[in-house]
Amino acid sequence: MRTLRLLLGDQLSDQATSLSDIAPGDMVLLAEVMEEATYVPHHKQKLVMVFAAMRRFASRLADRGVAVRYVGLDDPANTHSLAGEVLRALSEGGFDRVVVTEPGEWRLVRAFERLAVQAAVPVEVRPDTRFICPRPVFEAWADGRRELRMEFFYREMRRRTGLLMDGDQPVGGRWNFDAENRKRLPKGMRPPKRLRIVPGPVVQAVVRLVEQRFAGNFGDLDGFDWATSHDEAEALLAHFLDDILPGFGDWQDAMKGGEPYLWHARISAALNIGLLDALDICRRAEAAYRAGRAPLNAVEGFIRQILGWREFVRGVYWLKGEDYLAGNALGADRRLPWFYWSGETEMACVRDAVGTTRRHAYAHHIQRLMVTGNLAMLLGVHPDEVNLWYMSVYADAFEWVEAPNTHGMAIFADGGVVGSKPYAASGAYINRMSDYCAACAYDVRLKRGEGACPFNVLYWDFLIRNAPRLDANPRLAMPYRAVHAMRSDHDAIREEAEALRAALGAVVRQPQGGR
Ligand code: DLZ
Ligand code: SF4
Repeated sequence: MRTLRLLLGDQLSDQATSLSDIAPGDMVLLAEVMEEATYVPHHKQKLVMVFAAMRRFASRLADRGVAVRYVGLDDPANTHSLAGEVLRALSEGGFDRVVVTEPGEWRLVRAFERLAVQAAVPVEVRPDTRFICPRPVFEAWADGRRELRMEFFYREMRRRTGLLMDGDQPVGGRWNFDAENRKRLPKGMRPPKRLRIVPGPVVQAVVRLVEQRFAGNFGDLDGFDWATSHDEAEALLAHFLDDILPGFGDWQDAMKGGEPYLWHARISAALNIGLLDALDICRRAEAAYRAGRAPLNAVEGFIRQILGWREFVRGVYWLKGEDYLAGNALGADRRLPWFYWSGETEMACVRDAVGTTRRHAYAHHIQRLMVTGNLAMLLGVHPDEVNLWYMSVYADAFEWVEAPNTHGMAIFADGGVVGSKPYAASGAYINRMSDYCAACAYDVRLKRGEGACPFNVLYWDFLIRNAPRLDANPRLAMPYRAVHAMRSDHDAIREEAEALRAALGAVVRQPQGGR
């Protein structure tokens, strides 16, 4: 039995199930293909990271004596699809079956189903065991529940893994220490210095390739310092656990102009492409707490992101099926303003979030949720445009994780599958959690009129406009009391918001197909 083992660009792990029973005579296929490089217009750094990590992982396998078939983007025979490359390898003969680990999005699930029909040998798709919660376990947990709530799932996962547990009780007597994790940065407080990963020859070669072939894509390449090997990812993780984790909890939701990383781990991209292991990360964070090197609010908050949130969104993505992204619960119908790409806006918070995104293919969760996501939702931007942007611009974006986070959590287009309420906020929230407003052309204290922070009037307009859908939500009872108390202002607010939407370029979208 000679097996062709297809390994995707986000499956670069020795634990990949497609490699588990590798035998002499087998071959591992990795292929750089235009179909994957263009299904969304990826940030240049994301392209470099994926291609460089694929090349380095292929070398690592080859060094260990594994036969590798590596198809480069510039290979003249390249068919430019993953299925095409499998068929081409099969046509060159000698394989009895194809094995692949399940991909991270429905588009490729369907492509591999078609491949199985076309191929002359069996195509076996195996579960992706790099996640802590197997899909059947999530499905069983979700079965019969009226609502899927991360917090309850997370507790199950704590019990299942024993992470941060004292017997059957949560360490510290509480499951969740989030109430302690919403601090503003004290004035003058400097975030820790970050480890910089110096690009080696493989990265440099791929940078040249991407500059040449994807010159028009979004993003700078100058500051590229993503991990593209297991050793680099390990260095990033160790640096985080040793030097940064202790402050992660307190300032998890804080934002500061010109500071993209603050106390965030910046390991999501390496984790999502297979260079790190989720359970190992959680266990090592727990060990830091048990050894007294990091406080519980930091460690619990960090573990919850991986063991709770990350596993939960992945479960939701597969559970809800491929129609999940077709939902548009709030009837959003606007274009994404151009400044999401150019960064040219007077809104200091948005300018910083987009600038960081362009320079680093990264922004942290509060920038994504409460600045760019919140604004897109308040403006009523169509979910297809918002999803396309998030999928494109972040190095860690793969559909299983992007879709529930953006479509569900950030813009509530799923009507409440992921979150129990829309995360809509006025400028007051951004002002409380950042130093942006002091340096902004707009005045966050002005609710309306010339020079007022756009988030303010858009926030009230959002609530008024969506009252038929959201008024009955108990978690929005407080803001809706205020909405009802200002009934005489509703028309003026709606008019002003509409003018603002037009001025910002959030114009009504012409109907078009999906992505
Ligand atoms: C993101 C990406 C890119 C840019 N290029 C490739 C590629 O050329 N070959 C490949 O195997 N994988 C690539 N990937 C990752 C895939 O798009 C990813 O596996 C799917 O989106 C499923 O998560
Ligand atoms: Fe953002 Fe409004 Fe603050 Fe300006 S005033 S930084 S637009 S929240």
